[in-house]
Amino acid sequence: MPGMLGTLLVAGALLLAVTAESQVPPPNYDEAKVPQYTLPDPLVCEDGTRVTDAQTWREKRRPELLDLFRHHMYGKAPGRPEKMRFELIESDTAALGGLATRKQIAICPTGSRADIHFDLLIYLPNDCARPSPIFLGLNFNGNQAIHTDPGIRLAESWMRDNPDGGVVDHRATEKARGTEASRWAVEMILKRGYGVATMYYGDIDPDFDDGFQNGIHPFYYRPGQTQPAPDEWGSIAAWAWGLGRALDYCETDGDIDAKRVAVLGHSRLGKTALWAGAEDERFAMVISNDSGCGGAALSRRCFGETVLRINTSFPHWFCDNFLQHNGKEDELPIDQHELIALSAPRPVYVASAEKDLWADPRGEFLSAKGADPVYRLLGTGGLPTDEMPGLNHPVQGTIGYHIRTGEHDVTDYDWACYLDFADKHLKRA
Ligand code: GTR
Repeated sequence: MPGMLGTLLVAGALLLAVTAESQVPPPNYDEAKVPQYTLPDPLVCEDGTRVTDAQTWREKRRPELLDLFRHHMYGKAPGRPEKMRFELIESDTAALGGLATRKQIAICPTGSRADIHFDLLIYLPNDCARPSPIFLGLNFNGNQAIHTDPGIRLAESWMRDNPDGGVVDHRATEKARGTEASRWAVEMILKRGYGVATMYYGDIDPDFDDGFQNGIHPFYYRPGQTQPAPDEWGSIAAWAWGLGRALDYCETDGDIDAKRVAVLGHSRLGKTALWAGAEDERFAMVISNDSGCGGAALSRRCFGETVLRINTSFPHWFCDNFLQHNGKEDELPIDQHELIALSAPRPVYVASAEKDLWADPRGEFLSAKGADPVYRLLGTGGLPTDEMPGLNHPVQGTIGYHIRTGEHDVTDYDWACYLDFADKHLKRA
Protein backbone atom coordinates (compact mmCIF):
# COMPACT_ATOMS: atom_id res chain seq x y z
CA MET A 1 0.00 0.00 0.00
CA PRO A 2 2.71 2.58 0.90
CA GLY A 3 4.23 1.78 -2.52
CA MET A 4 0.94 2.53 -4.21
CA LEU A 5 0.49 5.69 -2.14
CA GLY A 6 4.01 6.81 -3.06
CA THR A 7 3.32 6.24 -6.74
CA LEU A 8 0.08 8.21 -6.49
CA LEU A 9 1.84 11.07 -4.71
CA VAL A 10 4.60 11.22 -7.31
CA ALA A 11 2.01 11.09 -10.12
CA GLY A 12 0.04 13.88 -8.40
CA ALA A 13 3.15 16.04 -8.02
CA LEU A 14 4.05 15.47 -11.67
CA LEU A 15 0.54 16.42 -12.75
CA LEU A 16 0.72 19.63 -10.68
CA ALA A 17 4.11 20.46 -12.19
CA VAL A 18 2.86 19.87 -15.74
CA THR A 19 -0.25 22.00 -15.04
CA ALA A 20 1.90 24.79 -13.56
CA GLU A 21 4.24 24.70 -16.57
CA SER A 22 1.33 24.97 -18.99
CA GLN A 23 0.11 28.11 -17.18
CA VAL A 24 3.30 30.04 -17.87
CA PRO A 25 2.81 32.44 -20.81
CA PRO A 26 5.12 31.89 -23.79
CA PRO A 27 8.39 33.89 -23.67
CA ASN A 28 8.56 37.29 -25.34
CA TYR A 29 11.38 37.77 -27.86
CA ASP A 30 10.04 40.98 -29.38
CA GLU A 31 11.84 44.18 -28.29
CA ALA A 32 8.67 46.16 -29.09
CA LYS A 33 6.76 44.15 -26.48
CA VAL A 34 9.17 44.77 -23.61
CA PRO A 35 7.07 46.50 -20.94
CA GLN A 36 7.73 50.11 -19.90
CA TYR A 37 9.71 50.02 -16.69
CA THR A 38 11.69 52.20 -14.33
CA LEU A 39 14.69 50.62 -12.71
CA PRO A 40 15.24 51.14 -9.00
CA ASP A 41 18.16 53.55 -8.53
CA PRO A 42 21.08 51.75 -6.89
CA LEU A 43 22.17 55.06 -5.41
CA VAL A 44 18.89 55.90 -3.68
CA CYS A 45 18.42 54.37 -0.22
CA GLU A 46 15.17 52.82 0.94
CA ASP A 47 14.48 55.98 2.99
CA GLY A 48 14.76 58.06 -0.17
CA THR A 49 18.14 59.63 0.55
CA ARG A 50 20.64 59.80 -2.29
CA VAL A 51 24.08 58.22 -1.97
CA THR A 52 26.70 60.79 -2.91
CA ASP A 53 29.83 59.40 -1.30
CA ALA A 54 31.65 56.07 -1.04
CA GLN A 55 31.21 55.83 2.70
CA THR A 56 27.40 55.96 2.50
CA TRP A 57 27.49 53.32 -0.23
CA ARG A 58 29.68 51.07 1.91
CA GLU A 59 28.02 51.55 5.24
CA LYS A 60 24.39 52.08 4.33
CA ARG A 61 23.27 51.37 0.78
CA ARG A 62 25.37 48.30 0.02
CA PRO A 63 24.32 46.42 3.18
CA GLU A 64 20.72 47.44 2.53
CA LEU A 65 20.80 46.10 -1.05
CA LEU A 66 22.50 42.90 0.05
CA ASP A 67 19.75 42.33 2.60
CA LEU A 68 17.04 43.01 -0.01
CA PHE A 69 18.56 40.39 -2.34
CA ARG A 70 18.87 37.94 0.55
CA HIS A 71 15.30 38.50 1.69
CA HIS A 72 13.49 38.57 -1.65
CA MET A 73 15.59 36.41 -3.90
CA TYR A 74 18.48 34.15 -2.94
CA GLY A 75 17.91 33.70 0.81
CA LYS A 76 20.36 34.20 3.62
CA ALA A 77 23.13 31.68 4.16
CA PRO A 78 25.20 30.77 7.20
CA GLY A 79 28.75 31.98 7.73
CA ARG A 80 31.99 30.05 7.62
CA PRO A 81 31.55 26.74 9.45
CA GLU A 82 33.61 26.50 12.60
CA LYS A 83 34.43 22.82 12.35
CA MET A 84 35.37 22.83 8.67
CA ARG A 85 38.42 20.78 7.68
CA PHE A 86 40.32 20.37 4.42
CA GLU A 87 41.87 17.04 3.39
CA LEU A 88 44.46 16.90 0.66
CA ILE A 89 43.44 13.73 -1.15
CA GLU A 90 45.88 13.77 -4.05
CA SER A 91 48.48 15.93 -5.71
CA ASP A 92 50.81 15.65 -8.69
CA THR A 93 53.46 18.23 -9.53
CA ALA A 94 53.77 16.92 -13.09
CA ALA A 95 50.15 16.89 -14.25
CA LEU A 96 49.09 17.56 -17.86
CA GLY A 97 52.49 16.58 -19.20
CA GLY A 98 54.30 18.77 -16.67
CA LEU A 99 52.36 21.94 -17.46
CA ALA A 100 50.61 22.00 -14.10
CA THR A 101 50.48 20.95 -10.50
CA ARG A 102 47.19 19.22 -9.73
CA LYS A 103 45.70 19.12 -6.26
CA GLN A 104 42.49 17.48 -5.13
CA ILE A 105 41.08 18.53 -1.79
CA ALA A 106 38.04 17.36 0.12
CA ILE A 107 36.33 20.31 1.77
CA CYS A 108 34.50 18.96 4.80
CA PRO A 109 32.23 21.72 6.12
CA THR A 110 31.07 19.78 9.20
CA GLY A 111 34.54 18.45 9.92
CA SER A 112 33.56 14.90 8.96
CA ARG A 113 34.14 13.77 5.40
CA ALA A 114 31.46 11.11 5.86
CA ASP A 115 28.77 13.77 6.50
CA ILE A 116 29.25 15.70 3.29
CA HIS A 117 32.26 16.87 1.31
CA PHE A 118 32.97 19.01 -1.72
CA ASP A 119 35.80 17.84 -3.99
CA LEU A 120 37.93 20.75 -5.12
CA LEU A 121 40.15 20.20 -8.17
CA ILE A 122 42.99 22.68 -8.71
CA TYR A 123 45.51 23.10 -11.52
CA LEU A 124 48.33 25.61 -11.01
CA PRO A 125 50.78 26.62 -13.74
CA ASN A 126 54.26 25.21 -13.12
CA ASP A 127 56.11 27.64 -15.27
CA CYS A 128 55.22 30.69 -13.14
CA ALA A 129 56.05 32.27 -9.83
CA ARG A 130 53.78 31.28 -6.96
CA PRO A 131 51.40 32.11 -5.43
CA SER A 132 49.16 31.90 -8.51
CA PRO A 133 46.07 33.96 -9.23
CA ILE A 134 43.23 31.59 -10.11
CA PHE A 135 39.83 31.31 -11.71
CA LEU A 136 37.36 29.45 -9.50
CA GLY A 137 34.03 28.14 -10.73
CA LEU A 138 31.56 25.34 -10.23
CA ASN A 139 31.02 22.70 -12.92
CA PHE A 140 27.82 20.96 -14.04
CA ASN A 141 28.96 17.37 -14.50
CA GLY A 142 31.65 16.56 -11.96
CA ASN A 143 35.34 17.47 -11.87
CA GLN A 144 36.22 14.58 -14.17
CA ALA A 145 34.10 16.25 -16.86
CA ILE A 146 36.28 19.35 -17.21
CA HIS A 147 39.30 17.53 -18.67
CA THR A 148 40.26 14.06 -19.88
CA ASP A 149 43.14 13.95 -17.35
CA PRO A 150 42.84 10.38 -15.93
CA GLY A 151 44.17 11.64 -12.58
CA ILE A 152 40.96 13.51 -11.80
CA ARG A 153 38.87 11.67 -9.25
CA LEU A 154 35.39 10.75 -10.44
CA ALA A 155 32.61 12.74 -8.79
CA GLU A 156 30.87 10.72 -6.09
CA SER A 157 27.64 12.67 -5.70
CA TRP A 158 24.24 12.28 -7.33
CA MET A 159 24.01 13.28 -10.99
CA ARG A 160 21.20 13.34 -13.49
CA ASP A 161 21.31 10.09 -15.47
CA ASN A 162 22.96 10.45 -18.86
CA PRO A 163 24.24 7.11 -20.20
CA ASP A 164 25.70 8.76 -23.33
CA GLY A 165 27.61 11.15 -21.07
CA GLY A 166 28.80 8.33 -18.82
CA VAL A 167 26.38 8.89 -15.94
CA VAL A 168 24.69 5.63 -14.95
CA ASP A 169 22.51 5.03 -11.88
CA HIS A 170 23.08 8.67 -10.97
CA ARG A 171 26.84 8.19 -10.68
CA ALA A 172 29.76 9.25 -12.89
CA THR A 173 31.66 6.45 -14.65
CA GLU A 174 34.98 6.46 -16.54
CA LYS A 175 33.04 7.40 -19.64
CA ALA A 176 32.13 10.70 -17.95
CA ARG A 177 35.67 12.07 -18.34
CA GLY A 178 36.08 15.22 -20.40
CA THR A 179 32.39 15.59 -21.28
CA GLU A 180 32.42 19.29 -20.31
CA ALA A 181 36.01 19.95 -21.45
CA SER A 182 35.07 22.37 -24.23
CA ARG A 183 33.87 24.77 -21.51
CA TRP A 184 37.13 24.72 -19.54
CA ALA A 185 40.10 26.06 -21.48
CA VAL A 186 42.47 24.55 -18.92
CA GLU A 187 45.67 24.63 -21.01
CA MET A 188 44.97 28.16 -22.28
CA ILE A 189 44.43 29.41 -18.73
CA LEU A 190 47.61 27.75 -17.44
CA LYS A 191 49.71 29.06 -20.33
CA ARG A 192 48.52 32.58 -19.53
CA GLY A 193 49.85 32.19 -15.99
CA TYR A 194 46.64 31.51 -14.09
CA GLY A 195 45.47 28.54 -12.11
CA VAL A 196 41.99 27.08 -12.35
CA ALA A 197 39.93 25.49 -9.59
CA THR A 198 36.54 23.83 -9.77
CA MET A 199 34.00 21.79 -7.81
CA TYR A 200 30.89 19.89 -8.84
CA TYR A 201 27.85 21.97 -7.86
CA GLY A 202 25.93 18.81 -6.97
CA ASP A 203 28.45 18.09 -4.19
CA ILE A 204 26.99 21.12 -2.40
CA ASP A 205 23.34 20.64 -3.26
CA PRO A 206 22.00 18.22 -5.89
CA ASP A 207 20.08 20.23 -8.48
CA PHE A 208 16.54 18.97 -8.09
CA ASP A 209 13.66 19.97 -5.88
CA ASP A 210 13.53 17.53 -2.97
CA GLY A 211 12.41 20.04 -0.35
CA PHE A 212 16.07 20.48 0.70
CA GLN A 213 16.47 17.06 2.30
CA ASN A 214 19.84 16.34 0.67
CA GLY A 215 22.95 18.48 0.16
CA ILE A 216 24.22 21.02 2.66
CA HIS A 217 20.92 22.49 3.89
CA PRO A 218 19.92 19.85 6.48
CA PHE A 219 23.20 20.32 8.35
CA TYR A 220 21.99 23.79 9.26
CA TYR A 221 18.44 23.04 10.34
CA ARG A 222 17.54 24.15 13.84
CA PRO A 223 15.93 21.45 16.01
CA GLY A 224 12.57 20.63 14.44
CA GLN A 225 13.28 22.54 11.22
CA THR A 226 12.72 20.47 8.07
CA GLN A 227 13.31 23.00 5.30
CA PRO A 228 14.74 26.49 4.92
CA ALA A 229 12.50 29.36 6.06
CA PRO A 230 11.09 31.57 3.26
CA ASP A 231 14.03 33.97 3.57
CA GLU A 232 16.71 31.29 3.93
CA TRP A 233 19.03 29.94 1.27
CA GLY A 234 17.82 28.18 -1.84
CA SER A 235 20.16 26.18 -4.05
CA ILE A 236 21.88 29.15 -5.74
CA ALA A 237 22.76 30.64 -2.35
CA ALA A 238 24.05 27.23 -1.23
CA TRP A 239 26.22 26.85 -4.34
CA ALA A 240 27.55 30.38 -3.80
CA TRP A 241 28.25 29.53 -0.18
CA GLY A 242 30.24 26.50 -1.37
CA LEU A 243 32.37 28.80 -3.51
CA GLY A 244 33.13 30.78 -0.37
CA ARG A 245 34.31 27.57 1.32
CA ALA A 246 36.62 26.87 -1.62
CA LEU A 247 38.03 30.36 -1.13
CA ASP A 248 38.52 29.54 2.55
CA TYR A 249 40.67 26.63 1.40
CA CYS A 250 42.61 28.88 -0.99
CA GLU A 251 43.53 31.09 1.94
CA THR A 252 45.31 28.11 3.51
CA ASP A 253 47.27 27.13 0.38
CA GLY A 254 50.52 29.01 -0.05
CA ASP A 255 50.62 28.17 -3.77
CA ILE A 256 47.42 30.18 -4.40
CA ASP A 257 47.04 33.93 -4.10
CA ALA A 258 43.68 34.11 -2.33
CA LYS A 259 43.61 37.86 -2.90
CA ARG A 260 43.53 37.25 -6.65
CA VAL A 261 40.70 34.78 -7.12
CA ALA A 262 38.24 35.42 -9.95
CA VAL A 263 34.93 33.65 -9.39
CA LEU A 264 33.10 32.67 -12.54
CA GLY A 265 30.23 30.56 -13.75
CA HIS A 266 28.01 29.75 -16.70
CA SER A 267 24.23 30.00 -16.80
CA ARG A 268 22.73 28.92 -13.45
CA LEU A 269 26.29 28.84 -12.19
CA GLY A 270 26.78 32.36 -13.58
CA LYS A 271 23.87 33.48 -11.39
CA THR A 272 25.71 31.69 -8.60
CA ALA A 273 29.02 33.45 -9.35
CA LEU A 274 27.34 36.87 -9.21
CA TRP A 275 25.72 36.04 -5.89
CA ALA A 276 28.98 34.62 -4.53
CA GLY A 277 30.76 37.85 -5.51
CA ALA A 278 28.05 39.90 -3.80
CA GLU A 279 28.07 37.86 -0.59
CA ASP A 280 31.82 37.39 -0.33
CA GLU A 281 33.95 40.43 -1.00
CA ARG A 282 37.13 38.41 -0.83
CA PHE A 283 36.54 37.47 -4.48
CA ALA A 284 38.74 39.88 -6.40
CA MET A 285 36.89 39.57 -9.71
CA VAL A 286 33.46 38.29 -10.75
CA ILE A 287 32.51 36.80 -14.13
CA SER A 288 29.00 35.98 -15.32
CA ASN A 289 28.84 33.88 -18.47
CA ASP A 290 25.36 33.82 -20.04
CA SER A 291 23.69 33.95 -16.62
CA GLY A 292 20.34 35.36 -17.78
CA CYS A 293 17.24 35.57 -15.59
CA GLY A 294 18.08 35.66 -11.90
CA GLY A 295 21.67 36.46 -12.90
CA ALA A 296 22.82 39.44 -14.93
CA ALA A 297 19.63 40.03 -16.96
CA LEU A 298 17.18 42.71 -15.83
CA SER A 299 14.02 41.05 -14.50
CA ARG A 300 11.78 43.98 -15.49
CA ARG A 301 12.33 43.48 -19.21
CA CYS A 302 10.52 40.13 -19.07
CA PHE A 303 12.40 39.13 -22.22
CA GLY A 304 13.01 35.39 -22.65
CA GLU A 305 12.97 33.67 -19.27
CA THR A 306 10.83 35.45 -16.64
CA VAL A 307 10.56 35.24 -12.86
CA LEU A 308 7.39 33.13 -13.12
CA ARG A 309 9.04 30.82 -15.64
CA ILE A 310 12.22 30.28 -13.61
CA ASN A 311 10.33 29.78 -10.34
CA THR A 312 8.07 27.25 -12.02
CA SER A 313 10.84 25.22 -13.60
CA PHE A 314 13.31 25.57 -10.72
CA PRO A 315 11.40 26.26 -7.51
CA HIS A 316 14.46 25.35 -5.44
CA TRP A 317 16.95 27.84 -6.92
CA PHE A 318 15.75 30.89 -5.00
CA CYS A 319 14.31 31.35 -1.52
CA ASP A 320 10.56 30.87 -1.14
CA ASN A 321 9.95 34.63 -0.80
CA PHE A 322 10.91 35.02 -4.44
CA LEU A 323 7.81 33.06 -5.50
CA GLN A 324 5.72 36.06 -4.42
CA HIS A 325 7.25 38.04 -7.27
CA ASN A 326 5.97 35.72 -10.01
CA GLY A 327 4.56 37.95 -12.75
CA LYS A 328 5.23 41.06 -10.61
CA GLU A 329 8.71 42.04 -11.73
CA ASP A 330 7.85 45.75 -11.57
CA GLU A 331 7.09 45.44 -7.85
CA LEU A 332 10.49 43.99 -6.96
CA PRO A 333 12.41 46.42 -4.72
CA ILE A 334 15.57 45.40 -6.59
CA ASP A 335 16.70 44.55 -10.10
CA GLN A 336 19.75 42.74 -11.36
CA HIS A 337 21.88 45.80 -12.16
CA GLU A 338 22.02 46.20 -8.39
CA LEU A 339 23.30 42.64 -8.04
CA ILE A 340 26.15 43.53 -10.40
CA ALA A 341 26.72 46.75 -8.42
CA LEU A 342 27.28 44.66 -5.29
CA SER A 343 30.60 43.61 -6.82
CA ALA A 344 31.75 47.24 -6.99
CA PRO A 345 34.43 48.47 -6.97
CA ARG A 346 35.87 45.06 -7.93
CA PRO A 347 36.10 44.23 -11.63
CA VAL A 348 33.03 42.43 -12.93
CA TYR A 349 32.46 40.93 -16.38
CA VAL A 350 29.14 40.13 -18.02
CA ALA A 351 29.13 38.02 -21.18
CA SER A 352 26.24 37.19 -23.49
CA ALA A 353 25.81 35.11 -26.63
CA GLU A 354 23.98 36.21 -29.75
CA LYS A 355 21.70 33.19 -29.99
CA ASP A 356 21.04 32.99 -26.26
CA LEU A 357 17.84 35.03 -26.35
CA TRP A 358 16.39 33.04 -23.44
CA ALA A 359 19.02 34.81 -21.27
CA ASP A 360 18.22 38.25 -22.79
CA PRO A 361 21.60 39.57 -23.98
CA ARG A 362 20.32 43.16 -24.18
CA GLY A 363 18.96 42.88 -20.64
CA GLU A 364 22.39 41.64 -19.52
CA PHE A 365 24.09 44.61 -21.19
CA LEU A 366 21.62 47.15 -19.75
CA SER A 367 22.11 45.60 -16.34
CA ALA A 368 25.90 45.97 -16.56
CA LYS A 369 25.32 49.56 -17.66
CA GLY A 370 22.90 50.06 -14.77
CA ALA A 371 25.69 49.20 -12.32
CA ASP A 372 27.96 51.83 -13.86
CA PRO A 373 26.91 54.79 -11.62
CA VAL A 374 27.99 52.86 -8.53
CA TYR A 375 31.43 52.19 -10.00
CA ARG A 376 31.76 55.83 -10.98
CA LEU A 377 30.77 56.97 -7.51
CA LEU A 378 33.47 54.70 -6.10
CA GLY A 379 36.00 56.20 -8.48
CA THR A 380 36.90 53.12 -10.52
CA GLY A 381 35.11 53.96 -13.77
CA GLY A 382 32.48 51.54 -15.00
CA LEU A 383 31.45 50.29 -18.42
CA PRO A 384 32.99 52.65 -20.98
CA THR A 385 30.19 52.56 -23.56
CA ASP A 386 26.60 53.72 -23.73
CA GLU A 387 25.68 51.53 -26.69
CA MET A 388 25.55 47.78 -26.70
CA PRO A 389 28.78 46.77 -28.48
CA GLY A 390 28.72 44.78 -31.72
CA LEU A 391 29.28 41.06 -31.87
CA ASN A 392 32.75 39.96 -30.73
CA HIS A 393 33.76 43.50 -29.70
CA PRO A 394 34.46 43.28 -25.98
CA VAL A 395 34.40 46.48 -23.94
CA GLN A 396 36.57 46.30 -20.85
CA GLY A 397 36.53 48.99 -18.20
CA THR A 398 36.19 47.99 -14.57
CA ILE A 399 32.94 46.53 -15.81
CA GLY A 400 33.49 44.33 -18.87
CA TYR A 401 30.91 43.20 -21.39
CA HIS A 402 30.82 41.23 -24.60
CA ILE A 403 28.31 39.52 -26.79
CA ARG A 404 29.83 36.86 -28.99
CA THR A 405 28.43 34.96 -31.91
CA GLY A 406 26.99 31.56 -31.14
CA GLU A 407 24.94 29.71 -28.59
CA HIS A 408 24.44 29.51 -24.84
CA ASP A 409 27.83 28.05 -23.87
CA VAL A 410 31.33 28.84 -22.60
CA THR A 411 33.83 28.96 -25.43
CA ASP A 412 37.55 29.60 -25.87
CA TYR A 413 36.56 33.07 -27.09
CA ASP A 414 34.89 33.79 -23.74
CA TRP A 415 37.97 32.54 -21.89
CA ALA A 416 40.33 34.66 -24.02
CA CYS A 417 38.28 37.73 -23.05
CA TYR A 418 38.28 36.81 -19.36
CA LEU A 419 42.05 36.29 -19.47
CA ASP A 420 42.56 39.72 -21.08
CA PHE A 421 40.32 41.26 -18.42
CA ALA A 422 42.24 39.44 -15.67
CA ASP A 423 45.54 40.67 -17.14
CA LYS A 424 44.22 44.21 -16.78
CA HIS A 425 42.91 43.86 -13.27
CA LEU A 426 44.46 40.86 -11.52
CA LYS A 427 47.99 41.38 -12.83
CA ARG A 428 50.49 39.09 -11.29
CA ALA A 429 52.45 40.74 -8.50
C1 GTR B 1 17.85 26.87 -18.14
C2 GTR B 1 17.34 27.95 -17.23
C3 GTR B 1 18.28 29.11 -17.26
C4 GTR B 1 19.74 28.68 -17.16
C5 GTR B 1 20.04 27.35 -17.80
C6 GTR B 1 21.31 26.65 -17.34
O1 GTR B 1 16.99 25.82 -18.26
O2 GTR B 1 16.07 28.34 -17.65
O3 GTR B 1 17.94 30.03 -16.24
O4 GTR B 1 20.18 28.71 -15.86
O5 GTR B 1 19.06 26.43 -17.59
O6 GTR B 1 21.75 26.77 -16.21
O7 GTR B 1 21.86 25.93 -18.16
